[in-house]
Amino acid sequence: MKIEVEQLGDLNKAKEAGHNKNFNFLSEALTAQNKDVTAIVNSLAEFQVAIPSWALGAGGTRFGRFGFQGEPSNLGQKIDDIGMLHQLTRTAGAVSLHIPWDVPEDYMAIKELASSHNILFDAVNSNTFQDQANAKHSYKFGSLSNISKVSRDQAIAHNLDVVKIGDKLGSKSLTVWLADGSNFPGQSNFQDALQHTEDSLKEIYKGLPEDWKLFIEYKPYEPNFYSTVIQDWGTSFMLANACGDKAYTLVDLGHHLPNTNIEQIVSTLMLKGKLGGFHFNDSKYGDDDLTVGSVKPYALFLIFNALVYGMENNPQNPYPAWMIDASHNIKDPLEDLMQSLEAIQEAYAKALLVDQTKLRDAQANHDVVTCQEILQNAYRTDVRPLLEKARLNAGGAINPVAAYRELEIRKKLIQERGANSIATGL
Ligand code: PSV
Ligand code: MN
Ligand code: MN
Repeated sequence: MKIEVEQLGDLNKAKEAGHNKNFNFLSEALTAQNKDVTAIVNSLAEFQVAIPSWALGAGGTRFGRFGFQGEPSNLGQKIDDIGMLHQLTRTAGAVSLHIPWDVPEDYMAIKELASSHNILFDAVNSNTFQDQANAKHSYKFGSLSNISKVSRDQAIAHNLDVVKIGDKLGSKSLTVWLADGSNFPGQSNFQDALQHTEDSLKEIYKGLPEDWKLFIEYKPYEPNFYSTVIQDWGTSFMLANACGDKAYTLVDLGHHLPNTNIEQIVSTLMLKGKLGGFHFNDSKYGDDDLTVGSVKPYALFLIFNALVYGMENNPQNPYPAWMIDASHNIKDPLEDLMQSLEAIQEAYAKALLVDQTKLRDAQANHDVVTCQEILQNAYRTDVRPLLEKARLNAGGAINPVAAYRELEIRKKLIQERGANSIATGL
């Protein structure tokens, strides 16, 4: 499924007058506030978010899965879908693979396909939360933390295999998310589990190529409901420090207990130079994996405010790896991803509008009211014309969801792939 440049051009033409009117109005208002509109638009164009290879089909819950027709049934088709997303949004310039769900059969062909869509290979993700076919040892009672050395060794070897696969594709980082933990009090010795995890991660770290990074993801609960070995940012941070300079904490928005101050976590990690990666989603209760910005857009803005501050003031922190980690249970996954990308860009644009100097001054004067005014003035600005401009400049769609619908892309995917085509993954 390929969108012709002319088709997109025609769709944009119909929306261009409205876009220009809104953009000029906003641009004038922002310029009057001494904002550099061109610089903001350029920053938005540069901001690229990886799409996980497991997010292109309909997800599900333990109660059922309602498939979405025309899903990609192999890695090539998944990359085609991301290419289409990128063509419309110009924000999805990378893919993050989950191994062994998406091991390429022909590396050269997959690399060529990705580069034909201008898609890079971002972090690779290992999977030690499921027993693979023909696996000798089980992860039922943990992987890197398992009391049994053979299971730990198998999990270490798998992670090193994933690094090899990623290396062949040009990835530069490995993300480790562990399901390890316990379901009942007394089931596991906390200290042993943590020590084993640290030792196993150090083994993986030793096998990383020189220019690679290790991202350690945390999550408070699920699938284990009594304890999780890497339960919070502090545990991840401690493990990253134990591994070395190339190991970092990865923040997934849904992996916090309700009302956790995530922006403060972000600030702390960036101050210490240890925020490596970021998974975007939204939630009401836990790891709900909902569309980014659909429930708590103001919290997302505050998090972006901390990220922008860190990117400007913390040279000790590398540029973070961005990824969407959401699940699409009832919406068309491609439309859902476009909505997520839009929400991310919106929060980023609003954070770029925050006058950091004035905020500093207001903080120094203990002028709490002005501090809030500065943040909320930025948040209340309708920045969507800036996003449209960034997309338009880069050859994308003024309105990606509308373009997707007007071009009847899902209908065409169903015609190409069939109604029963099912994507693999979470
Ligand atoms: C499970 O919670 C999870 O959603 C983690 O966020 C990982 O990043 C992802 O699965 C892929 O392993
Ligand atoms: Mn995640
Ligand atoms: Mn998750």
